[in-house]
Amino acid sequence: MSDDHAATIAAVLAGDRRGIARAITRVENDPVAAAAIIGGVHARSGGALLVGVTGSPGVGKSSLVDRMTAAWRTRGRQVAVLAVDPSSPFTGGAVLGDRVRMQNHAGDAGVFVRSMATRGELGGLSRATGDAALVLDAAGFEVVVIETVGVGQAEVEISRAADVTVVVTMPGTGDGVQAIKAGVMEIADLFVVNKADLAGAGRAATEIEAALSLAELPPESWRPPVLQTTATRYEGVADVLDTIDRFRDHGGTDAVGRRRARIAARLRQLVADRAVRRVTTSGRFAQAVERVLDRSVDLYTAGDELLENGPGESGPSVA
Ligand SMILES: Nc1nc2c(ncn2[C@@H]2O[C@H](COP(=O)(O)OP(=O)(O)O)[C@@H](O)[C@H]2O)c(=O)[nH]1
Ligand SMILES: [Mg+2]
Repeated sequence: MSDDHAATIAAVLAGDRRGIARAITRVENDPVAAAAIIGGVHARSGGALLVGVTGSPGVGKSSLVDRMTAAWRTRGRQVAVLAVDPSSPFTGGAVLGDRVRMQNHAGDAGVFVRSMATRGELGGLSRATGDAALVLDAAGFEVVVIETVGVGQAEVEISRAADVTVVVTMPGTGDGVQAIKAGVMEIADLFVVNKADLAGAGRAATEIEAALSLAELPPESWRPPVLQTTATRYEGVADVLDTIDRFRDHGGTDAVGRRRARIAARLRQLVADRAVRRVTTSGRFAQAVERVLDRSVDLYTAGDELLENGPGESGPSVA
């Protein structure tokens, strides 16, 4: 490992803000650097509670996260926030707005805020988000919030990185339930109807509750509560934090199961990516293509041969 990565790792573990920022930039930009940095900090991670916050643009996620952060601070918790926007490039106004909204915490060493935006495909963004969350966890933040815009598969994938997922909606967007896209409904551990100062908040909450009551759950299992907040007035925020704590305490083996599933999903992806890269970049791959083309072997046999006798085992390939 380069001395530079070693210094960055040491800085992360010491909780040094610039080191943390540098580590996140590297894991974002470069999977090779990510492997080195994650390898160096991983053993110190696992203590943070990862909180996913998702919902449609404009429902007040960033405002709510800002108030939740303030409330956690008064409870003595150190909080990191990753604001992830899968739909906009770095220069996007949403991210800029988030920065402005989170400026309340500027100068507080117990708060770290970082925006992440699209770079290439979604898989890359969820990898980078998971790695960045792990860096913040290892750096000693007790709560790591991952805020994502609810625009489809993206937030579902990214919310899989969380221990608890909060789905935020607001009244007046038509039907409270339809405003929450399918898929997002299923990942929620807790619903928040924000902008409860606007008309229709109670009705939106009732509609979500009605939809939830249709789900058949075992008696002991967690039923996602539906809370109301007015982020702009700090109302209902303590209740959100208490409910998150309650969820965590309820979690038990389920929480471990979630983490296990998260690790399995990422490991599967990582192995698949690497296996494909390794096999397809070897000269044996090009040879196999030619052999299928000239009918000396069939596709299935060629595939088996490539996997059973990977380039690592066969020595240097002859192109
Ligand atoms: N009336 C009202 N407006 C709110 C509330 N929370 C946020 N907003 C406003 O809604 C707009 C979008 O908020 P933002 O936090 O950026 O939403 P996000 O896109 O989900 O992150 C901003 O103008 C906020 O000031 C609230 O509780 N009540
Ligand atoms: Mg936002």
